[in-house]
Amino acid sequence: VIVVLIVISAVVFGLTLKSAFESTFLSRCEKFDQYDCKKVWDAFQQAYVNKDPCKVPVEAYDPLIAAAPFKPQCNRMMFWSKTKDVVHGFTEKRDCFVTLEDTLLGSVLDGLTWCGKEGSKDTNTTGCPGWSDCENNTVRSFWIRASAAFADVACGNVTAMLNGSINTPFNPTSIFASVEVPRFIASRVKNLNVVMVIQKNNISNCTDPYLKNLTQALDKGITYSCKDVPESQIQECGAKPEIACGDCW
Ligand code: C8R
Repeated sequence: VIVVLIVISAVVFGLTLKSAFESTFLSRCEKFDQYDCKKVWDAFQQAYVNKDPCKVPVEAYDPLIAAAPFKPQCNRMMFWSKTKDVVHGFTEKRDCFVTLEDTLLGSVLDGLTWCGKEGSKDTNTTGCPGWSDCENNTVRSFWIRASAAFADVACGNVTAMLNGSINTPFNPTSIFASVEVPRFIASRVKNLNVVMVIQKNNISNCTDPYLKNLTQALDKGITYSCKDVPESQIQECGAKPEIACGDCW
């Protein structure tokens, strides 16, 4: 009798217990008002559950984007490539810019790995394909879809932080170059301001010939500017709220 009871309670417990992944998802989601997190979770899951994790196209996340749409925040939107830590180190301290990680979907899924499996309704967090293992993988398709939706609502003066310590600060294979820049449209976006993050041993700056590809990719009518800014200056502005956002660089 005891064994049967244990088995029954284990089954019931197993059915009602949320996975650690789902708990993380929901608790991060609940920090945002105005959203029905259970609905967002369901829309999220349908994108990849019961699917081969290498066969999740970008469009699989369309219902998720529809369930948690991005709101335009003109003149405050911040994009980045290979500068995640500097950008978020700054945005965590100062309310000057909005990145994808400041939105519901970006913050809920930042740093997480997830995938499904054919014939299963589970969400796995291990054994998932890596970023370049296959093109249509669960995680990569999400970031491409979310970045596209975020760039679609970009408006006014847009800022992008690029990395002056690498050879190709504007890399054609990056999400910034391949997904976001092509979606900035002149009727919405006035100017793209590149902040080139300069460290001691920088190898690139605003004169980098690769940036020609960026200016050429911009919709005609969007103006472009670029400023070399030492990383220490960005950090200092993060630490000093008395410096106005517009005076940081
Ligand atoms: N964006 C893309 N990728 C993101 C992301 C995000 O907001 N947030 C996280 N955590 N990631 P990179 P990139 C993860 O190569 O390709 C948006 C993804 O798992 O330095 O140019 C954002 O709006 C992915 O592996 O930059 C930003 O403007 C890496 O971080 C660009 O796209 C991508 O980091 C950045 O994409």
